[in-house]
Amino acid sequence: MKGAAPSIVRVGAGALIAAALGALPACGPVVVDHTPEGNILDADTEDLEGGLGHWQAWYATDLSRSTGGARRGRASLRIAITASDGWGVQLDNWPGFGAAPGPHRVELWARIAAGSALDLDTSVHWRDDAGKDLESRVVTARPGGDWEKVGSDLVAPLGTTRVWLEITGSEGRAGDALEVDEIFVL
Ligand SMILES: [Ca+2]
Repeated sequence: MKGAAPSIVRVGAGALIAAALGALPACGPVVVDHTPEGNILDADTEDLEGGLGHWQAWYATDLSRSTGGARRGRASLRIAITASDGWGVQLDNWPGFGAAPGPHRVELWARIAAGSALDLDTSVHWRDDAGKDLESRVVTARPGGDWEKVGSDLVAPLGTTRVWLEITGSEGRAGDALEVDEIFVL
C-alpha cells in the first residue's frame, strides 16, 4: 500500500496534464465565454444575429449583415462606405436606449473588411427623455484587418435616462467596408 499512493498520484497528475494539453487548442473564446452580461442594447443591436437591430445608415454608408467571419456567432454589422469625405451610422430609436446615471462601459469589436485601416469613432451620447444631450464622449480606434476590441469606461451624468450611439469615420472611400460586432453599453 505504501508504494501505491505515489503511483496513483503520478498517474493522476499525468492525466491532468494530458487533459489540459488536449484542451488547449479549443480553450479560446469558444470554450471560455467572456461575453459581458447586462447589455443596455437589445440582442440584435448587440450581436446582429437576428437582424440589423437598431442600426441604420446615416450618411455615405450601406448597412447589411455580414455572415463571413463574425467576431461571435454568425453575423456582424457590415458598414460599406459609399463616398469619400466621411461616413456615419447611428441608432434609429431616438432618443436612444434607456440608461441610468453613473458608471458604464462601452465596448465593441471592429475590423476592416475591405480596404485599409480606417479611423472609427464611437460617439456615446447621454441624454434625457426629451433627447437633450447632457454629455457625449468619443471613443476612438483605428482597426485593421483583424478583429480589435474597442472599449472605454464612461460616466453618465445626473439626469441621464437615455444612451445613444453613433459610429463615424473621416477616412475611407467607396468600396471600403468595416465590420462591427459584439456592441455593448454596460
Ligand atoms: Ca454576431
